[in-house]
Amino acid sequence: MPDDWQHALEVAERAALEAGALIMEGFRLSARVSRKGRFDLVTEFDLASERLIRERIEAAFPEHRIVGEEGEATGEGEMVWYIDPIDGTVNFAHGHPYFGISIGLYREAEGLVGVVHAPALGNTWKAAKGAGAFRDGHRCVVSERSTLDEALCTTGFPGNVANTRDTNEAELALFLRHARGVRRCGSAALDLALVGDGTFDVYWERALKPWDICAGALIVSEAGGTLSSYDGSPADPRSGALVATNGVLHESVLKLIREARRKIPG
Ligand code: 2AM
Ligand code: CA
Repeated sequence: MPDDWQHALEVAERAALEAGALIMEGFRLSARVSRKGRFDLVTEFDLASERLIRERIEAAFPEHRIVGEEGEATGEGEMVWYIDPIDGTVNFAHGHPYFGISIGLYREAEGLVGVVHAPALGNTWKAAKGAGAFRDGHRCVVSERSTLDEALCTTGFPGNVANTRDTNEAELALFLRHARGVRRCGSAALDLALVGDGTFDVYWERALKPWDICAGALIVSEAGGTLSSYDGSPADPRSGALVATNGVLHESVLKLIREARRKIPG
């Protein structure tokens, strides 16, 4: 691995751990919540976490671009950091421990570094291109489960679910029927990290933002998993749509998604 990526990984991990300690000061206490919409919350801790992570990255890599959920994008150039200061803000605001900090470094569609830190769970996943994926310092790999009826799947629903026909309900109905279980836990970044360590076997979701999935996507691919878009073409996590599996299940998953999407009302 080039030294740059090792250094970038260290900076990202340190920033994620620091931000994790910061947001835990507000977990299950009365964090002030502003509402952007029904599901779109932002707390003072989202803002403080993003400020801290931006400062750490800017200090180490002033020449890189930074795109975060809560602030204006800064910087120019082909190296882009995607930051989600709290992925799973609804969970955080309700005292549910399934939320994390997600930090990814990309060059165009190529993932270079990814860190997902879940402070309330006490887990940190990380990956750098060509260097494998790790959970809490130990190498992790995707699962070997080879049939859908033994697969634990995870997904999420679009933020504008009341105003779109493409709600993910058709996909959910089919996976509920064919898989061992389907979960909807509320953080895309954690969902992907948990595909990377073999907990989940399958993930699909669309209508996300790059900061939700860029870090997790690299963790899945470095853990030996397969990523694609919904139609099977090469994944570009910056598009906000992703199918991620342990690889063995990928074709069956794409087939089920195709079948489900034929039922979406036009
Ligand atoms: P967030 O908590 O950072 O907002 C849950 O399925 C996933 O959807 C989470 O990763 C959540 O990220 C994301 N999410 C929630 N509302 C969203 C919106 N309006 N647009 C895009 N992603 C959203
Ligand atoms: Ca967020």
